[in-house]
Amino acid sequence: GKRVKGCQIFRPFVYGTTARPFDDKTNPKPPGVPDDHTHSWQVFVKGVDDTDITYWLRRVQFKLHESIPNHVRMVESEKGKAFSVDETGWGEFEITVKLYYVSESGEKPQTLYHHLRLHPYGRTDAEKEAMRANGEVVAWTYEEQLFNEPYDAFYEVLTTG
Ligand code: SLL
Repeated sequence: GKRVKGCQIFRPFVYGTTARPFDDKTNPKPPGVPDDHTHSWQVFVKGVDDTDITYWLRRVQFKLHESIPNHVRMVESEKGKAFSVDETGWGEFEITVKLYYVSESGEKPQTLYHHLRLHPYGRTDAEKEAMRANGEVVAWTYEEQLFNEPYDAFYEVLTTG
């Protein structure tokens, strides 16, 4: 196929983690979760406002800390659904997020890095307090995926999908 010269297409997406401390009332620890685990958390890649991104993103590999059983997780696309992994644990670490694009794109996979946050963080006490009040620690990054001079078949997918 040919590339569409001079054409740049941007698609917004969000990736990151949401964590919650275990707590008998609002987030009880499920049976079988080890005693030393203090939080449940999710790592994800999704469209902004949950818009579908599976027409350009085919699968996502999440590489978690080696202390976690089966720490390399490949998540295939399901139309309209986020790419995500739910886990429990006690510590923060860096997650490697590898994006695999749909085959029409001809694009090589791209790697992102995300630091899992379990504890409230921020520049000010007010920022930390707001996270504590909400009961969730949200660490999300808004990104734009750039497709530079896409192949014409992929251009079709991007603009009609
Ligand atoms: C730390 N550098 O020392 C980090 C490592 C590892 C976190 C954190 C284990 C989960 C499981 C878990 O939470 N590991 O056993 O499934 O803080």
